[in-house]
Amino acid sequence: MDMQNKRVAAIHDLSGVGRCSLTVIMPILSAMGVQACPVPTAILSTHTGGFGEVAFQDLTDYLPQALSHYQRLNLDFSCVYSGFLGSEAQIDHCLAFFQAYPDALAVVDPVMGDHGRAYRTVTEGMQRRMIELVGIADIITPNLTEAALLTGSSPDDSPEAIMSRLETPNAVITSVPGGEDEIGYLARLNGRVLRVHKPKLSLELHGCGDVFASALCAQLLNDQPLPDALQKAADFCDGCIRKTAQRQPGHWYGLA
Ligand code: PXL
Repeated sequence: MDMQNKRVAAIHDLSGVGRCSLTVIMPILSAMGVQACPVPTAILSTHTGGFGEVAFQDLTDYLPQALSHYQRLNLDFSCVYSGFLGSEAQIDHCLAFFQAYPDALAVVDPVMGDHGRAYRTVTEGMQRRMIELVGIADIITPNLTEAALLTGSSPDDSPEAIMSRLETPNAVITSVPGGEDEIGYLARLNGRVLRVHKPKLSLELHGCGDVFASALCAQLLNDQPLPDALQKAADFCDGCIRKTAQRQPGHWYGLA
C-alpha cells in the first residue's frame, strides 16, 4: 500500500501549548509518511503539567459521531492509536473504534500519569477501565508509572516484574531507569524481551511518550519489524531530546 494511504485514527487530546499529544503526534506521523487523522478527545489550552488552571473542553460526544461518519463513508484505517482520554465514557468510544477496525494495528498508549502519580484529570474509574482498553491492543506503550497502575504493582517493583504482569502481546515500557545516567525502554515483543538504553539528560519534558509512541506507530506502519521500529523510535525521541537540550534559551515544556 502507498504509505500516504495508510491512515491512522489518532484518538488523543489537542493541547494548545505544551508540545504534547496531537500537536506532536500529527507532525511526526505526517513527516514519517502516514496520514494522521485526529480524533480529538478534548481541547485544552495547555497540557496539565504545570501551567495552572487549564481551559478544558470535553469532546466525549464527538467520538461516536466521528466513528459513525467514517463507517458511513466505508473509510478504512490501517491503525487506531489512542492516548490521553478526557473521561471514563471515552474508553467505551475507543473500544468501539478499535472494534470497528479489527484489521487495523491497535496501539494503546495508556496515558494516566508519571513519576509515580496519576495526572489530576485521571480518575480511579478511568484507571480501572484503561485495563480493558489495554486488553484489546496489539501493542501498548505505558511509562513505568502507568505500567504499575495497570498491573496493580507498587512503583517500587522491578520493571521486569511489572512487565511480566502485562498481558498484551507486545508492550514497551518507557522511562525505565537504566545504569547510572541512563533511561530506557523495556520491551516484550512477540515474547522476546529487549532493552534500549539512552543517556538521561537533566530535562523534564512532557510529551516524550507521545513523540516516542507516534514514531513507533509510523515505523510499524512503514513495515519495520518490531525490534527495528523500537530502536528507530527510541533513536528519534533521543535525537529530539538532544536538540531540545541544545536550544537557547531553553524551555521547560515539550520537545523541540
Ligand atoms: O503527553 C501526555 C499528556 C497528554 N495530554 C495532556 C497532558 C499530558 C501530560 O501531562 O496533560 C492533556
